[in-house]
Amino acid sequence: MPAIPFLAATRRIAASKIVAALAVATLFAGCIAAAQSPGELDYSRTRSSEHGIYRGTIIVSGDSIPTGRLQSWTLHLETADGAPVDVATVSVDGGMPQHGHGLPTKPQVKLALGNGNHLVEGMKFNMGGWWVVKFHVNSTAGNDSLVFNLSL
Ligand SMILES: [Cu+2]
Repeated sequence: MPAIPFLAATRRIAASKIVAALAVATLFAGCIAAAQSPGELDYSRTRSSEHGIYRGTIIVSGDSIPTGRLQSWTLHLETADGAPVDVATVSVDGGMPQHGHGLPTKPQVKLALGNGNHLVEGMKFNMGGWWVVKFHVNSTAGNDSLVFNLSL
């Protein structure tokens, strides 16, 4: 009676195909959900740092932040009481929290332009969606991080 084992094997394959298809569908639904950025986030271009030591403003060229293109920003940095901060070590990281990946480049903040302004070179975003950009600032005022949410 070879027909019964054969039929059983066919059914097993069919069942595993359905499981695989369901897994793909679930993943796909997850991607669509992840593509929507949370509405309650603060997308301001001026933010206070996490421990309140600094206020930072990102100044980009043009009205919107492009994707897929290298760009330079200016980070305006001041203390909580409004004194410009020119002498600081600033590093940058970031990424897309819902996608689990970081920035595609390693932006650098090396040049102080004066009046609390710092040139941020090498910014790039390789897709649309919710991005987070963090500036870790170290100066005589203290160590703190500025976190900006972007919706691209
Ligand atoms: Cu992404």
